[in-house]
Amino acid sequence: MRQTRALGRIGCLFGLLLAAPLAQSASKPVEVDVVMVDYSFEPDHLTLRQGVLYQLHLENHGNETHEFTAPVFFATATIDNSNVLDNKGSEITLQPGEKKDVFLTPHKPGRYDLRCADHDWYGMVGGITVK
Ligand SMILES: [Cu+2]
Repeated sequence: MRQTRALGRIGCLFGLLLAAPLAQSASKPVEVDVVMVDYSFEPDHLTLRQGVLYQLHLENHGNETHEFTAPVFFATATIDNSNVLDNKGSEITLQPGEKKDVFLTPHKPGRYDLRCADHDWYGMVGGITVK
């Protein structure tokens, strides 16, 4: 009886030791960089994990205005700074030379469409996979 109680306490201690670093990593976002050029996303496909906080860092290195348009993906994610989104939360618009960060947590596994609303006809398309 005494032995099982002692084991229980050791189990609790291990739980605390394991929980501390996990809690820290959960609060720090995973940075994902996407560069927009005339006329593509680099990279053009993102693979994200559900329940993970990401800092999606976008830079427009092109000479044209580009959009990171992913309405269905954004609708299934929690966006911490939704003020960075345009067009009813469907996209992020970047002027030439502009940089923007969006902090988001995907929730629903699946494959989502990514495109530049202005240049999808020019092949500026990609995808987002949430696992
Ligand atoms: Cu574009």
